[in-house]
Order: sequence, then structure tokens, then C-alpha cells
Amino acid sequence: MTTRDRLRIAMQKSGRLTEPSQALLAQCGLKFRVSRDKLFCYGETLPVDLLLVRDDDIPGMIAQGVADLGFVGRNVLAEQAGELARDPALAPLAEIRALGFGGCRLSIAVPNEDRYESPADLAGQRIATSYPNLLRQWLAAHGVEASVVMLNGSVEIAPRLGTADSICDLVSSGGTLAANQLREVATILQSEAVLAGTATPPADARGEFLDLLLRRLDGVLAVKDSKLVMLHAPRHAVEAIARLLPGDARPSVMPLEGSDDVALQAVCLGAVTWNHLEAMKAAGARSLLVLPVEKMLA
Ligand code: PRT
Ligand code: ZN
Repeated sequence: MTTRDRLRIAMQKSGRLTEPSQALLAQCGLKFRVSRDKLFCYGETLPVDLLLVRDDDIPGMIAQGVADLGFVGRNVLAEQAGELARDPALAPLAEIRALGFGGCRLSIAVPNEDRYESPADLAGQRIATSYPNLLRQWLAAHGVEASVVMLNGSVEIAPRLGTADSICDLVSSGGTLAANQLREVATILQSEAVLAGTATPPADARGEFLDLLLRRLDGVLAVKDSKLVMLHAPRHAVEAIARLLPGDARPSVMPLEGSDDVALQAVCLGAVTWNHLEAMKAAGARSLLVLPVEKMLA
């Protein structure tokens, strides 16, 4: 077991997850000094440092103890975790938190003109993918025998090149599939960015920093889609207005001096739309304000 007195988080050096991962850490109050080679960031506000690497290397680095945590797509973690777990010298991995960005799905897609009614239609096909383990698991679970063609990139052109019959790849908008005349027929995994770590947290000082980081992360994630709604209203209208707040919000009500009106405020989960505001106004609310919420400590 490695021991260190600073926590190390691996994250993607440059890619889709880089900016949102860094923004999340900034919201948790972490600031970093970037090394000259831009591969290491020294934590200035907490003993938490960053390693900037390729996303594919992150699960292995955590399993080897080079990093304690990582921001990585669930697709990458799930693809590698099983294989890494077979090596007794490596620490088993776990998804510690889902982070709510980098959303996508790992799906099977077939040429538009091909018939597909059930997984059995893939029997005997060559399926191109960068996720051979997840694909094989899914095929086995559906009792389908097909051959898996491992490709590291440009998976979606394989059917047109004739190197595969169908594919299994990440999809978000679906634009890339459509541009390649492919149609999504089955989803293997719903993915998003996750905080990955070891199944057992470090037993030394890093465990404390991990707890602190998780408390802050939870405070940020809990209010990520929340808004603070503030308004004035006659006391008798409060109940009706409270029912119109989105997301089962529990408002605080404060008397306004020298008047029968009250001030109401509530943290609402989910979108607060113009329709919500107009309905509350019709119920007697005035001076409505909607503000973003940055962090919360219960
Ligand atoms: O260099 P490095 O190895 O670190 O980066 P990378 O090129 O392997 O990863 P990167 O930055 O492309 O993706 C990092 C992670 O972002 C992935 O592991 C996923 O968890 C997540 N993610 C979210 C996606 C997408 N959305 C996505 N759309 N990863 C890839 N794509 C691809 C998709 O396969 C398609 O080819 O983007 C293309 C556009 O998708 P559509 O459906 O919107 O057209
Ligand atoms: Zn990668």
C-alpha cells in the first residue's frame, strides 16, 4: 500500500472532460499551480494535486496507486475495471460519485438499411468497437455469438470500409451515426463523467482529504440544478404560491415590517420557468427574483 500525505487526482489532459472537471474542482474551492510541462498541478488551497493524463490511463493509475482518484467517463472505468480486478497486485476500483456532465451512451448501431429486431440479429456479425469488454459482456448476456473487432478510433466508418458489419460506440447527439448512415438499435451503457477511486479509501491522511473533498463535491452537486426563488406576497397567498414552486421546495417565510405582506424564499430543484413565475404572480406574488445557487453546506 502506498502512503502519501497529499491526495492525487488524475484527470484528462485535454478533451471533453477537462474543462468541466476543472470547473467542478474550482467550485469546491481548489486552486492549482500548473507545472511547466503542464502534466502536474500543485494544490495551493488543499493538499490535493492533479495529474493530467489520457483518460484511458486513469483507471490503471488508480488501481496501481499512482493516483487516488480520477475524473473519467463511466464507459472507460467500466471497460477497464473488470480486467484490472483480475490482477491481485492492483486495488479494486469503484465509482464514488456520478458528476452530472459528459453524458453519453455506449450503443450498438447498424447500417440504416439493415434489419434489426433483437440482439439475435447480430449473430455471426463482425462488430467494431473500442469497448471490447463491455461489448462481449453484453453479447454474452444476450446469448449472441458475434466477433468483436477492436478499433481505437473512427469506429463509425468501419461498416462503410467493409471491416465490420455493425458498430458499438459512444453516442451523444447521434449526429455522427446519422452522418455515417448508421442507426442506433441498442444501448449497452448509460454513461457520464464519474469520480473513480479505490473500493477501500486510503487509510492515511489522504482519507481525511477525500472526505473533505466529497463533502464539498456533494454541496456543489446537490445544488447544481437549483435556483433560489425570492418574492413578496400577502400572507394569505403563501400556501397557494408554495404549491406552485417547482421541485417540492420548502420555503422560508419572513414577516415584512409594518405590513401584512411576507417575504418568501425557497431553494428549488430543477428549472424555474417563466410559466412558474407567471403562475405565482397570478396567485399574488410580487417582486419575484430567481438566483443561481453556487454551493450548500447542510
Ligand atoms: O486523449 P484522450 O484519450 O484523453 O481523449 P479521448 O479522445 O479518448 O476522449 P474524449 O475527450 O473524446 O472523450 C472523453 C469522454 O467524454 C468519453 O470517454 C465519454 O465518457 C465522454 N463523452 C461524452 C463522449 C461523447 N460524449 C461523445 N459524443 N465521448 C465521445 N463522443 C464521440 C462520439 O462517439 C462521436 O464520435 O463524439 C462524437 C460525436 O458524438 P455525437 O453522437 O454527438 O455525434
Ligand atoms: Zn481516450
